[in-house]
Amino acid sequence: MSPDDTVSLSIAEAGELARTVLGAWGLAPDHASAVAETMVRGERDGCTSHGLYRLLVAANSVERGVVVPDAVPQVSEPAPALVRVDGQGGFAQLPFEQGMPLLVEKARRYGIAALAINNAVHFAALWPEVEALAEQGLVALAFTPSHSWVAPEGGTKPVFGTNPIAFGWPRPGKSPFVFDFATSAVARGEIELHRRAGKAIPDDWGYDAQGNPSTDAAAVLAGAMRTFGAHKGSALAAMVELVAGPLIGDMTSAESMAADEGRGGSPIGGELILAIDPAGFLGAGVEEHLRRAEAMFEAIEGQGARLPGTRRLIARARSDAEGLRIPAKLHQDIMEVLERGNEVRNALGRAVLLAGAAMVATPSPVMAAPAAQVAKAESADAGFEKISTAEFSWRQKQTAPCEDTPKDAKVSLPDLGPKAQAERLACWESVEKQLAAIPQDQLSPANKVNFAVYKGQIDALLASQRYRDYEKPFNADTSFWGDLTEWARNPLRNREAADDYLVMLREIPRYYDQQIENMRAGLKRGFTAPRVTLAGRDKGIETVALARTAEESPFYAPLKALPSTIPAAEQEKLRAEARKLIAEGVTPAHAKLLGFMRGEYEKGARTTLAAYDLPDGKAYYESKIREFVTLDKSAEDIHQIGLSEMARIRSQMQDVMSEVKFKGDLKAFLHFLRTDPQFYPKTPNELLYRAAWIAKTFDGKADEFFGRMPRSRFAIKPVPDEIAPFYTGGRGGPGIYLVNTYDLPSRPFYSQVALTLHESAPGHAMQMPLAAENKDLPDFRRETYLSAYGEGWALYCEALGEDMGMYETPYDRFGMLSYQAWRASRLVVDTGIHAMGWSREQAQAYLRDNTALSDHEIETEVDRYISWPGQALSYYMGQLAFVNGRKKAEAALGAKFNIRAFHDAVLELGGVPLPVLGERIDKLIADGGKGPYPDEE
Ligand code: NDP
Ligand code: PYC
Repeated sequence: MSPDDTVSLSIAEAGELARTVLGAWGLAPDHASAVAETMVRGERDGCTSHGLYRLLVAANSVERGVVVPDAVPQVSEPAPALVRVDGQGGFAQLPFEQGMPLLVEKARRYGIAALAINNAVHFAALWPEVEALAEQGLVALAFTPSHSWVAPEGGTKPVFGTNPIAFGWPRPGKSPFVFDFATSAVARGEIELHRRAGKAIPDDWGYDAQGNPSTDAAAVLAGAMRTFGAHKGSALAAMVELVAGPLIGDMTSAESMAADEGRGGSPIGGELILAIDPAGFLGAGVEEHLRRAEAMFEAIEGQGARLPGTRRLIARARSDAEGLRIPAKLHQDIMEVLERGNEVRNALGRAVLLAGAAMVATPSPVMAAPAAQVAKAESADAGFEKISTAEFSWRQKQTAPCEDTPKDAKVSLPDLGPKAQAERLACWESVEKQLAAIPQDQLSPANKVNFAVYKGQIDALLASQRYRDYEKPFNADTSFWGDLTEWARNPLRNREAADDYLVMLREIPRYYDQQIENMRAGLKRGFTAPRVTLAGRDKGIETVALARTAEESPFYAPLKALPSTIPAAEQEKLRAEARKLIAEGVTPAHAKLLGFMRGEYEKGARTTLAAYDLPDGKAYYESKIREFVTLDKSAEDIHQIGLSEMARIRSQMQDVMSEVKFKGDLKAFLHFLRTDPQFYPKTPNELLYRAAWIAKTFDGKADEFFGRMPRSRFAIKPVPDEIAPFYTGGRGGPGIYLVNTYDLPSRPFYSQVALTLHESAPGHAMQMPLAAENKDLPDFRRETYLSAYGEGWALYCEALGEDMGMYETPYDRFGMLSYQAWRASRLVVDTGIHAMGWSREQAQAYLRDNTALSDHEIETEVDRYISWPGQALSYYMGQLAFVNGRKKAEAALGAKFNIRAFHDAVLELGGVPLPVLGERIDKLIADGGKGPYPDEE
């Protein structure tokens, strides 16, 4: 205890104390954690009337049987834009936590939505709720009645509750504008605190029981409080009674008081929360109008007045820096309440309480996995593994098949509706919180790395879910319909796979309808692919929609060659079923999607290019940089790196031009490369066979550079016709290297060595299987793909071709340099388009002047960057991490540097954020250059 009779607590200690007290009083863990969080937030922000003092109030409500400590809230949707959470008699915090994601989702979908919390016990400040909503970009209002303690203006007998009103307004780049006050002269809690401190209150706060104004806190508590602002507060108090009482089918303050039956517990009843998405009215103009609002805030502050909420934020900053101080007397009372809670619990018997807790711990299937609590006694490793394993196995059911899905995976088409989206958000938010509670310093070395990788994944998932990327479910390169037609190319290996495939076909109409609804929501708020990138992108949909018979549909292809392990009669049944599903469901679903794309989407898609022009665009682009680069770098920094790398590569290009004795400038050399027939194949096979030759040449050199190789082999095939026109030059992954043979005059030989090293081995078709085959890694590292690492590695492999002697002619080497320039120029172009106002033509011109890419490639590339913000940054930024890491290891290890050990060490990781890669290289240096598989070096 300090001399000024206060007790110091860190914020974490206060949380722990609050959870312990609430747990001692039998609150189920999820309730205890939600309630504790609200109280600690109150204390931290200097709202002492609704801070830790409320532990005494909460314990009192439990003791008096007013609250159900292990209630299981029930979430329902009475109408499209309405959410109701029946608190089942428990505290209101958990119902809010469970209703909020759906509220947010609906507000974004419909522009406005409301959440009614019914049948719950209310003891808290409302600002944490509106603040949380405003932090998600929504305007929020909250109201709740309480117990009838307050007299209407002109009377002295209680009718109203203290009935608070809270309001939150999002401010880009700043804390939201938030106010929250009782419509009574002051919160009742404040009078309670005066009573506890033996202090007088102002005489306009209330009347004694005889109706006389009083400065005696106890007398006013026993009499009637007054509304603030005379008749105005009185009218607002009445409004709160109505909108958070009868309107939502719940109690008025007088009814709540009657229901209390003199027990003296906290108010029971309802709360109404409204959430409005500014984009509902404003579409893409949100930022402009939010900026206008800032002028008003400036006018307030400009004259020395303060905004509501400022005091709170100052208190918050102080608490974060210095921790909390609570009156020693309050601390003592809390400890006594804790002790009494333990006594009561022991008297009741553990079994009763645990039975209650077990009920609460049976949440919806989606939440069941991630909501697993980290038990106190559990080690940090066990806690982390439990969270990540449960979430990852759940996560795998949340995505449809895509190009990275292992070909033998069991897949399904996820629910994309608002409730499922809200559940995803809630799940990842819950995981984020649980991860924050893991003491990272207690993790094993392996789990420290796993934690960093996993946390990066959750951060990216959460950001993407918060920005509702699912409302823009395709880009110029990849689409949900393309992923499915691609999946339909896989052979069906057995009966189970065939059955699963038919289930997928059956689900396509529902899945496409949900995609269309989500895209409509995106259209409404200006969150679409840029219109200029859409032309011709619906070709893949058309191919399926216009199939004249089911047999002609690409979705029938795998049925044509079923494995002989399925008896012939069964095969026929499967085919008949598939034909029916395709004719009645799959083809019409594609026709509907095509109609939507051509009739609605293309017309309504935005005409701007930049990510900055999307809602909350600057922050959105920053989140994409974080996702794809895994570093906290600004668009400006990346742009500059791009420019300086381009200058370096350009001088190497100049060297090659001198070597081949070219007379002319770079532009002329590029023209020569683009137009001279000697550099171009005449038939698809010429290109395919050359790719095979290059891949085999690498095989002959591989063991000089790599210790461990994957078991998996890969095939070389042409890119399928219907996607080839918009596809990149090639693409590789586990088991496959696709070579684009469309438009042969745009597929120069001089690019082929670099392309093959990148897409096949040692690039994607080697790195990804190595990760998948590494049984020491948790599934979430073996079965996911991280662009900065994966693309960085593949690009590093192109440059590694120099060391391996893969570039036989100066033109091949120039092709490699051009590929390097192409990826370095992405740093310039992607940031140029999305953050610096570059036009499509400007971006195309930059690529034309600085790389040897053909005109066709330049067009598809630029459209890809425009429609997929940030993704193109991952390649070169990733490569830099490998190149710089290798330079560092070579310099530190000198003669001990072993390239095989270096490659084994970085490939052993299997896809990690770039800072983790750097740490692995540091460890290699610390280990004297010894890699993970010394026997294979
Ligand atoms: P206050 O009168 O202390 O203040 C409320 C609001 O006014 C805050 O947003 C505050 O900002 C702002 N404010 C105060 N002074 C100024 C100023 N000079 N200039 C600008 N803004 C100012 O609140 P109450 O006593 O009425 O309520 C306290 C809490 O009690 C609220 O959080 C409320 O939700 C809670 N409550 C809960 C009830 C329930 O049933 N759940 C019932 C009644 C109250 P700042 O915080 O920055 O000072
Ligand atoms: O302080 O008036 C108040 C109050 C009532 C319910 C919760 N807080």
